[in-house]
Amino acid sequence: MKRCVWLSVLALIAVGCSGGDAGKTAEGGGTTPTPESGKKLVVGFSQIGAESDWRTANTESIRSEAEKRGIDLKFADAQQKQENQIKAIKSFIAQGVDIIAFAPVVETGWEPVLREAKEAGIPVIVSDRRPDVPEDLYVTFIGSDFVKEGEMAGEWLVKKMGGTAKIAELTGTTGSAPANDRAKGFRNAIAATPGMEIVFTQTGDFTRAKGKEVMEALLKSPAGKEIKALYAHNDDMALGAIQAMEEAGVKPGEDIIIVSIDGVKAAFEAMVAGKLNCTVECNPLLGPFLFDAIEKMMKGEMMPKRIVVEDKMFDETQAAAELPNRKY
Ligand code: GZL
Repeated sequence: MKRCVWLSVLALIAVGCSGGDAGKTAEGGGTTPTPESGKKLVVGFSQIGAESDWRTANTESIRSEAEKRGIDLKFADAQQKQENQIKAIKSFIAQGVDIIAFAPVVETGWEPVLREAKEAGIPVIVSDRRPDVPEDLYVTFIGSDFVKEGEMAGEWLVKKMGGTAKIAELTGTTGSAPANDRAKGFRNAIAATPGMEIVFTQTGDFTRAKGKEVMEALLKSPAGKEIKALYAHNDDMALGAIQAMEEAGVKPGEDIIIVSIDGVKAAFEAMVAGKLNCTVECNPLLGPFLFDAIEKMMKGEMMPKRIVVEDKMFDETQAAAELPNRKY
């Protein structure tokens, strides 16, 4: 049943509009089989884990929006392991869910399981991070522009440091789209300013604990003595590094200027306390975006291949005024 739905939808989508990324229709992503009337839509969601405040807020948004819309959500937490995500997606296929959504922990290794979903006639929506697969294997990818986030962080730091700084970088999960793209964007932004030099880069896997551990080791090394700025790919690693600095007698936000990404509440509190200098928001509240896209699919509306979630940047001069407005 699902397979023939998929094929018939292909024909429908094939005549769809085309355009830039935003207007691109789904090639074969298609719409979902409309469940028999009265049956709840069943969505399988494979979540990366609970590694950061951002992820916690993201999970809450997905769960609460599904509840609000009367969706039967099958939710699987992969503890940041790709093999657990693949197992979960296979399980969703075996259960015959109507739609699969997932946040790929890393970019590669997804094609076989997404082909199985396509063969089973189950549309897939990508949430948060990009997988490196042919676009016909998913309907749409909803998430922020991580390259732009890295560029915003780099441009701010160039100005803050007057064009000269030896920089430490705490990178996100190795092989993940946000780590790859935030590294790329930051390097784009500092490329024209030779005085801005990344002298240390290591992954903190997006967690506070690892961010603290890496910074502790760095501060004990010769390189640690020359660091004047820290670029962390997320606030949690920055907050861990801040703890390490304080324990080492280094003043975060003063001796070492810190810029990170996510815009979680704890980052604003750290900026108000003078320990963090800037955070680039990465909106985790993707629940409404995800279920709006699903509703559009249900109605057979054309889907753009890419839905970009807009982000803003906040520094220490804006933190106190913005803190009361933060939703996550
Ligand atoms: C970004 C998201 C990243 C966050 C981290 O969209 O994938 O993963 O920046 C989270 O906090 O762990």
